Amino acid sequence: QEFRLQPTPQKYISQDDSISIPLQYQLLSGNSLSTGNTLPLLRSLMPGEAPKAGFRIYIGTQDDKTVKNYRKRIPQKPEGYFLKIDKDRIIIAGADERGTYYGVQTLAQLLTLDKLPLIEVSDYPDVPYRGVVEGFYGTPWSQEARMRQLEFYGRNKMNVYLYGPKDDPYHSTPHWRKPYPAQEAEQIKQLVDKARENNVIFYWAIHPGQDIRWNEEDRSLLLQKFESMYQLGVRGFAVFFDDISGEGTQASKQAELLNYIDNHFVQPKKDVAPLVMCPTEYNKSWSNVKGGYLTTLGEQLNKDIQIMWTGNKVIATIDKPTLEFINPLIKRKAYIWWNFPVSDYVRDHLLLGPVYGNGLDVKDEMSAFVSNPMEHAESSKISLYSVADYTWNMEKFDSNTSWKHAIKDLMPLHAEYLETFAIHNSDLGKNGHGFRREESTNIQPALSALLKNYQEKGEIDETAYRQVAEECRKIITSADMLLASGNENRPLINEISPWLSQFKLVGEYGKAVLDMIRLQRQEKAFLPSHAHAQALQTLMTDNDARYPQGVKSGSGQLMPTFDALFEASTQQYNRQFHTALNARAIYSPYTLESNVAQLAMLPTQQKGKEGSVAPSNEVINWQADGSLTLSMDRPRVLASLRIDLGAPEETYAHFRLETSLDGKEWQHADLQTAWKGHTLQKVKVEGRKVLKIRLTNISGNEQKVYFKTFKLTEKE
Ligand code: LTM
Repeated sequence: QEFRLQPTPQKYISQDDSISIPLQYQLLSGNSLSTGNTLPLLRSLMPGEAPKAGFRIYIGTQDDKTVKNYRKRIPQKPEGYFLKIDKDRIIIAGADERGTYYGVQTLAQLLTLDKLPLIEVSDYPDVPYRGVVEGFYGTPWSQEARMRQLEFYGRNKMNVYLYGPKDDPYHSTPHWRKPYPAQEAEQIKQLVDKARENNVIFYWAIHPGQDIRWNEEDRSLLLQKFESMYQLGVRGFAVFFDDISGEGTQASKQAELLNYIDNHFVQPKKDVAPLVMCPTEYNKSWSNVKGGYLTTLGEQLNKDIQIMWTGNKVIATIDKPTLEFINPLIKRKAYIWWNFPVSDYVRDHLLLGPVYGNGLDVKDEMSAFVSNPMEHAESSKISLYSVADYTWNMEKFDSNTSWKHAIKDLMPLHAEYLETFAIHNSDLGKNGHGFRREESTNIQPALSALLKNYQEKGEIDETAYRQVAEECRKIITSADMLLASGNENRPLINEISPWLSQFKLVGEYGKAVLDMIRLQRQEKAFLPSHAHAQALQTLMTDNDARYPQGVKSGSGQLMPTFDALFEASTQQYNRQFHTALNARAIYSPYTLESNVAQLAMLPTQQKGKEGSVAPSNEVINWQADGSLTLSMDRPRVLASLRIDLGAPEETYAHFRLETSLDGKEWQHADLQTAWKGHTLQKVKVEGRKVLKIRLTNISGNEQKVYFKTFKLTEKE
């Protein structure tokens, strides 16, 4: 792979000549850089500073004398810079301090080459704020992971990180009002320092909406919390009102609070970045324009307050029509909260594929673009690298090139293997949001040719067969090479190792299935490969069950094709040799039906004796008479049933739970609070034989609930 600057610069001119990296140089730096991290970074990259050296480095921002001869060459854009490497000098001239810092970051990339190319770079970002919102549900990132992230943002010229993990109790309910305990406070301070070192604005977000009271007491508690964060060094603040119901959702109250914070906290401080808010109606599919929520925010919020937006849906790509819808309503450019590669609603999958689908013509329509990542910090960098690239220079963004370079950046010595792993671990599988990604694009035509020929004609497409066999070999090798890759990128391998083991099994399963279709006409010879494929199915199911979040790999193309080949070849064999081998590759005994839009697409899962419907993170608008029915393949005897709508006990009175043995006659089942003050309900069903379980909203009104748990266990 060729060398390339990341993110792709706006203008790059090379003279096809180069110089040796100067061992000594004279540094002429502007006063504007006397503080900050630009010069320390430069000195760490080039340690040979010597006052009388012939080679000179001129560095400064546009008002500094050191770069006055180059002032006209500096792009007049925030965070822009001009970098020139000549035979006897280097010039780094920034439009502002961060621009100069980015000039040094570009030089850092060039210094990884054997010789320095003679070049001129005129560069600036397309989108003002670019970065990450740690805004997912589930295990928040560790301190070490965050420290590594902040360095990564600096290197990739991303300038914001918003801290808002839903499961930090001091960010959200129940403890948003309280200051952090000393140890956590110290960790936040460390992060703030690290962010500053890397020229990243550290935003701290609060999520108070689930239990906020619109009174002076809560307002002042919130301001006190912000003040305590300011004392830790935080200079960026955000208030998130997503995924809440009730009192907290009122637009005029939210606007009043935000304006108060802006007028009495952000503005007077003078050194705080613009306030950011995430609305309750944060995507088009949930917004009710006539209800006036968004227009109220647009009209009432101070003009400098940024409003977040996830797009046409919770999970969506962003294009021109997306922004043409929202910007006029909120009377400002949307601050994009991009829900990718977040995987908190498909925790058994890794989303390692290319970043694609966002418009390349929207740079002027947004104030920011921040990505909500996976709970796996290191793995998220594949996407984050491309988000940095996309937001810096949209028109030149090439999804596939960027993806390949991201992989190389993470594991230069094992890039080939990581690419094989990533290409087959990209899709999300069936999910409540209906968001899917391409997967296995390199081998997809061969997979479908092989399957089609075999299913329709009972023939083997030899070219496709060879390609798939070779891919299975690559899968097995890649899994081994990555698992044994030592210290090249330990944090990454630790995160993905359950999936690597699963991936290897997928490759082995593919090989066994290829043997099956090759041997399908040979009595007996077929049997060992059928048995081996079955054993591998068991190992994959066991591995999936071993981890609480589950582990799926190659679920987009590889597994469906291998399963279909397993089934077709076994059926053929059974017909031919009058045997009764198990021809079923996968089977789920549970199916879900619902006329509640947000529930209809939720997948069901089976783990041993446990059956469940996947949870959903957002508020569910459960319409009057709306119901959810879980059906079994045959009547089954229940041991337990647990349901959690994340709602107080009274709410359950609005729902009716029933079971049925034939789908016609229904029996009532009692919901009972599992333990006092908890929202989980246990249902007395032990020993009951059921074919269907149905939960219906009988209140006559829409109910706003969460869908946290719907889990049954069967009797042995
Ligand atoms: O997207 C937003 C604004 N809020 C939440 C996120 O916290 C969550 O990570 C994503 C993906 O599940 N969905 C949300 O609704």
